[in-house]
Amino acid sequence: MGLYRSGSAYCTQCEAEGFRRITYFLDRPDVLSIYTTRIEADRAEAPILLSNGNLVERGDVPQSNRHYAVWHDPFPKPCYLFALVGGDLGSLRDTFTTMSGRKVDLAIYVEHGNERRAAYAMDALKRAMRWDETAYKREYDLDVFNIVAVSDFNMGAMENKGLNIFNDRYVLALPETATDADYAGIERVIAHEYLHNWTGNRITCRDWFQLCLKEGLTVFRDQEFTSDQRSRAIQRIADVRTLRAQQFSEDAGPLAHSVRPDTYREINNFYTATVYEKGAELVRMLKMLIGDDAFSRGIQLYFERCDGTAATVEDFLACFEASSGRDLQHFALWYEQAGTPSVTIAASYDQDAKTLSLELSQETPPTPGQPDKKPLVIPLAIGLIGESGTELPLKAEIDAFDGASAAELKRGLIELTSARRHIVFRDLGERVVISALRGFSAPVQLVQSASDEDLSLQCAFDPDPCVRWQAAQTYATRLLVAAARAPASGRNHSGIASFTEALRKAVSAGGDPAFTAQLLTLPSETDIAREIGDNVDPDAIYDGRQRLRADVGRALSTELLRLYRDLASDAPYSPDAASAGRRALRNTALDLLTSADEAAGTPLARAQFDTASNMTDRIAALTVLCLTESAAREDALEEFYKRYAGDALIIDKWLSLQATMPHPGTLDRVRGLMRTEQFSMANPNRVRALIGGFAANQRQFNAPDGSGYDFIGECVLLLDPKNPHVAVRLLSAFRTWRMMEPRRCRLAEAMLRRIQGVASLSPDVRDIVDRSLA
Ligand code: B3K
Ligand code: ZN
Repeated sequence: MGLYRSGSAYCTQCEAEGFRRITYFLDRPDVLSIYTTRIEADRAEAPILLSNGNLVERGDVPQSNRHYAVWHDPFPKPCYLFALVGGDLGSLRDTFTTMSGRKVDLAIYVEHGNERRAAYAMDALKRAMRWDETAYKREYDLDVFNIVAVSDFNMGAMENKGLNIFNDRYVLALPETATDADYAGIERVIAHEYLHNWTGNRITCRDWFQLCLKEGLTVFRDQEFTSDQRSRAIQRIADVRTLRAQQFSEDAGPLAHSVRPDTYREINNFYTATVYEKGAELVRMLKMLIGDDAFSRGIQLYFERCDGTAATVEDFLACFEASSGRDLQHFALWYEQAGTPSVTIAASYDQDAKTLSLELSQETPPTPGQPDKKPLVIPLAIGLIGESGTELPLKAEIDAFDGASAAELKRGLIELTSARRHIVFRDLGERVVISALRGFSAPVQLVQSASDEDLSLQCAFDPDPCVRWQAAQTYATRLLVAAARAPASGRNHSGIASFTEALRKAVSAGGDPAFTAQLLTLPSETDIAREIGDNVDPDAIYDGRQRLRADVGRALSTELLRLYRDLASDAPYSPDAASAGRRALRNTALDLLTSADEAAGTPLARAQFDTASNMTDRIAALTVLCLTESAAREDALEEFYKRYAGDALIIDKWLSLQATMPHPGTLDRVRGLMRTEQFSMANPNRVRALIGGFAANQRQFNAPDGSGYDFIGECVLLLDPKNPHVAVRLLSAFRTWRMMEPRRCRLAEAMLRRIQGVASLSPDVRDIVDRSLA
């Protein structure tokens, strides 16, 4: 935090409270000032001198080997957006002409020799600038926009006014060094930071309690940008996966907090999935509830009314009340109340009356400090599917008390505003399947007693891609939870057969390869653990999941082998979504084939590893080999290392792959890797790759002898004095400790207590460890 050195450059990180480490200041986001920054340095050591705003003067300091630059930022800003860079860096330059015809000079600064690797980031930046003009009428406001990539950075990037500073992993990419996921990450983070220029910088936060005002809204905007640039359906599924994995897990444990917390001990601990991802979901729900038109008018009003101010969530919502004429007081409860609501749909069909009656109910479990929850406003996008797979018109008993309104039926959007609601749909001559929570219309856990048969039907036919994908996930989750809960009670062979059959049909039907890849990816071990909720045994979860993966691979082997052959391509690599989707499906096929038949899959993976023309395919093959305990695995790891040693971002992939290997022996391997010259405890990317990779390894972190807990706990204590932010990130792996079976639970608690007992803890680690144990 503050001014620091990364490699050969000086740089800054001031959000949230770093500026006070540079100079005395009223370091609060509501203190807006105009900055003029004069930087002076040795000319040879730091030929590049950058700060916020426009360059107004530069020159040599007489009778010395020093030079200076003066930057002026005409926009009032809080000090957390201040930035300064000085160093010897190369750059990639371009220009952008704004919608009103102003020319903006763009530059991305990188270490000398890396200029070529910044081309995709530059392309993403120009697309984000254009998109904000067309989608939100927002124009860039300075003469220059600079990005600096540094290799020591705690987070992804930082939106300092006119001078974004980035972790180099979100800037540098070439086909032979970066995967499709890396390209997508660069596009997303570049857009996110750029989009902050209006949501965060021009309009900032009155205090840190309002963090979601800029972060939730900007995540929503970057999700929409990606949806427009790539595939909306795939983006939504990816966002839902992240929300569930990160935010639902946070909500289910001791660190649960509301989107706008009302208390904090250390603000840096609140840059969380709840503030970011759930914060984005609230904006999405708001848009759904008031409709697209009122949302556009509301956001334009927000830009006009609040420009140049430090605003609150209330200021934001007031704009949408004005544009829609709707009272949003009840909706605002979403910002205050923590926890993931569950929504239950109980349905009964009356053949004689031709009616379907739905009993909808909601409940939010208690979270720390909030024992009693109130009902929320929940938008439930819904449709009815007939037996032949066709969408049926929604007709309901509109006059009945609490029935659905004509407007709700027309939009297919039911609003659940109280604890229960009863709706009767009429004129249904056939049994129907309920397609609920379309587009994942609210951040809730849906509880629905659909039969396996209904799920198969939905998986094949539902017009809503989110529901189709969810049907496959729900079906798989049922089998996986049962397998993990009672591993000894034998396998549900008929259930497995009908599940794999449903997948086989979906795969045979063709369609978007990216979607099919999502359909074939089983819920993660963390998802399954959360579903089980208590007395969790990660080994049983892992075994059950491996066996189901093998079942899918076996049942679909013909189709998967065909896909693997058909999707091979000689075309030069392109990071676009369609090509990435084909690679994703092909690599998913390879993975499933190998889990079904290691002897047949290993040579395929080995051949792909040898001949791959891009990093996506090479690392996918290596990942598959890493799941086998074969000599081929060790050979490939060794060759990969020899080929890329010295390229830190690529070596991070190698470190993290080894840290996530599920087999016993992984911890020793990780300890060994920590002693090699590739690793440094002082670099956040290396720590995240190796130690963070291990902390995410559900099986080995949760090893029954407590060795994983001890290792991560020791790393937390080692890192804390130098870098509490990274220490906290590792510590958060313990957030699920209470769900574990009693033995693991005791071991995790013992480690947490040991950490708690250390007197010199940073406020950051102290806050998390206290809350984890409360
Ligand atoms: N605003 C920064 C995050 C700052 C984190 C401070 N501990 C990046 C972003 O969300 O765009
Ligand atoms: Zn942000």
